Amino acid sequence: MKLFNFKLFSLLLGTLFLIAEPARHPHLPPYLLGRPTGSGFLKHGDRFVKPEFNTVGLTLKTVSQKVDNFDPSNNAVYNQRYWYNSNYTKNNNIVFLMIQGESPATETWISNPKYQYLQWAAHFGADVFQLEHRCFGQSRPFPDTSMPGIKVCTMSQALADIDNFIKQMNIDHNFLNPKWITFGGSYPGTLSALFRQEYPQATVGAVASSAPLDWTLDFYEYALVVEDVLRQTNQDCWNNVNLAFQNMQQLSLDTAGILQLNTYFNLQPPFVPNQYTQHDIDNFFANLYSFFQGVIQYTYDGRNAATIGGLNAKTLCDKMNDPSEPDVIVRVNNTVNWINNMNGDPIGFPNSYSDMMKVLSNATYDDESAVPGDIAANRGWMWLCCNELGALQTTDLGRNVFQQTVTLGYFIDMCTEMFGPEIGIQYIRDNNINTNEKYGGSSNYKATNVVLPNGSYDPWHVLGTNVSDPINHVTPLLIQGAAHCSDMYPAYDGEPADLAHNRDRIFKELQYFLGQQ
Ligand SMILES: *[C@@H]1O[C@H](CO)[C@@H](O)[C@H](O)[C@H]1NC(C)=O
Ligand SMILES: *[C@@H]1O[C@H](CO)[C@@H](O)[C@H](O)[C@H]1NC(C)=O
Ligand SMILES: *[C@@H]1O[C@H](CO)[C@@H](O)[C@H](O)[C@H]1NC(C)=O
Ligand SMILES: *[C@@H]1O[C@H](CO)[C@@H](O)[C@H](O)[C@H]1NC(C)=O
Ligand SMILES: CC(=O)N[C@H]1CO[C@H](CO)[C@@H](O)[C@@H]1O
Repeated sequence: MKLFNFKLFSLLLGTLFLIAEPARHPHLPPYLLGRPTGSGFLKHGDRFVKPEFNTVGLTLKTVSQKVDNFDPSNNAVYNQRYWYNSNYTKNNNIVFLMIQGESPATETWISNPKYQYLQWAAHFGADVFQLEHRCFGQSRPFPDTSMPGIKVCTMSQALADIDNFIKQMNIDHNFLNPKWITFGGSYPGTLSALFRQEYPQATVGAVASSAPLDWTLDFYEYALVVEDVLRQTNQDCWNNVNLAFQNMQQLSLDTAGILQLNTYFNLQPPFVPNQYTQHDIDNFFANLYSFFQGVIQYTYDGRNAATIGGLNAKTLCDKMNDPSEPDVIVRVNNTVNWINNMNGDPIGFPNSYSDMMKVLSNATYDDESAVPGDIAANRGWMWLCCNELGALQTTDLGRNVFQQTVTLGYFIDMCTEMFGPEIGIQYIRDNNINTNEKYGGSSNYKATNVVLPNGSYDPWHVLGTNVSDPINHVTPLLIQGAAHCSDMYPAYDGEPADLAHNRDRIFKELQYFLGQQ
């Protein structure tokens, strides 16, 4: 297969699309709990692949699903959206399913032939489906995401939806002894892995990319990986980030310092003396941390024009080590500007906790935005985290490069403010424990025929499993120097060297799952 020349393509189109499509809401940080606020973990890529779309062979339909899969007395149903791509089929009953997660589904992942799993679909002659996750995009069990309706937006319900979906497609498409394989990355990677564990009869195998299985409540380990990557990139870089955060934390302690922060950054809005709250200060640091998180989470991925064009740990470190700028805090401001620019985001630094909470507390699905449900997806993701996943990305790890700036209490307060007094620390903690007990976490993961690729630079990898079970073909792969879901994107010149051979291992497992080896 001819390799797509991404360098050239991004040169030609990258800048154009970066400018044309602002990604984040002006009141939201670039990332919320690791999720890009403008697009989710996986949707990124739209911006530069759109001109390539070919919708021949593509259909968008809905399937009827129970609003509550576990309440036999409740017969309410909703329409769940799915896409079908018949482009590659050889009518051999091999069926691939891309599981979508915490974002509206779009044509991107079902029709960009450069994505790995679609290249494999072409190889195996598979029928391909993509299923939108309940409570995201236009798959809506209730007309909005208010309480208590949002309580049906859970992982268990989503897994049951997938099972029903597969049964329904087997009937609609007359598949005979079908060989389904599920794919998913990040949270949908978790779904792909758990679906193999909970519903083994429905599929013959799964690929679960960067799939967290230990859904930790206080996910401070994320920061550990980020600081390791900074250190490995360049020790000076670690020193400079450390110094900048130390200085900024110091400034945040009194009004004079806060006024100085106003002069360093293009804060929107600036802090107002005697009016800013502790939440505003926490929010400032959480947002700042999220700028760094986002770069490391996708560093060196072939995800989009920005990551291929240099939005990575190395350039970040060049900014933080800039010898022409003596003040490390100004370097942070320059880093923020560079990230906004690379992402095509609005310039400046969102700095109002209450503005952000207004967006996140709004339970109305946004139908007017370019991708309906895109803004609401931020609330949906926060619900998944507040309700059962946790993954609250604090800097509660003692001495660390980001200092003691992002606390668990900040996120817990957000959860309570968004979803009501019931959703407090005890509820969140207990539900999180129940989730891990229910599904076993990473050490008790029990399934057959699953590949679990995971990148050593991906802060999420620490929640993945390393339990390999060769007899049952449970195969964790740790890809050196790669980040989040890097195995799913198209290969590009200069990508981390360990990727190619790991993609090959995934391919060999697929052959095995399909009885072709
Ligand atoms: C169908 O396959 C062709 C050839 O690989 C590709 O160019 C096209 O984009 C594909 N379309 C869809 C909808 O997958
Ligand atoms: C910080 O960045 C903004 C652009 O967002 C710029 O206007 C401002 O001058 C910068 N501040 C400093 C101190 O360099
Ligand atoms: C809530 O979101 C909807 C859909 O985006 C919007 O029309 C409405 O104005 C928002 N409400 C408030 C109070 O911001
Ligand atoms: C898996 O991870 C655990 C905890 O980090 C470690 O103790 C164990 O040695 C690892 N096992 C393998 C096979 O790498
Ligand atoms: C599935 C997988 O490859 N897991 C790896 C993710 O990261 C952990 C921690 O570094 C490794 O031990 C696993 O092997």
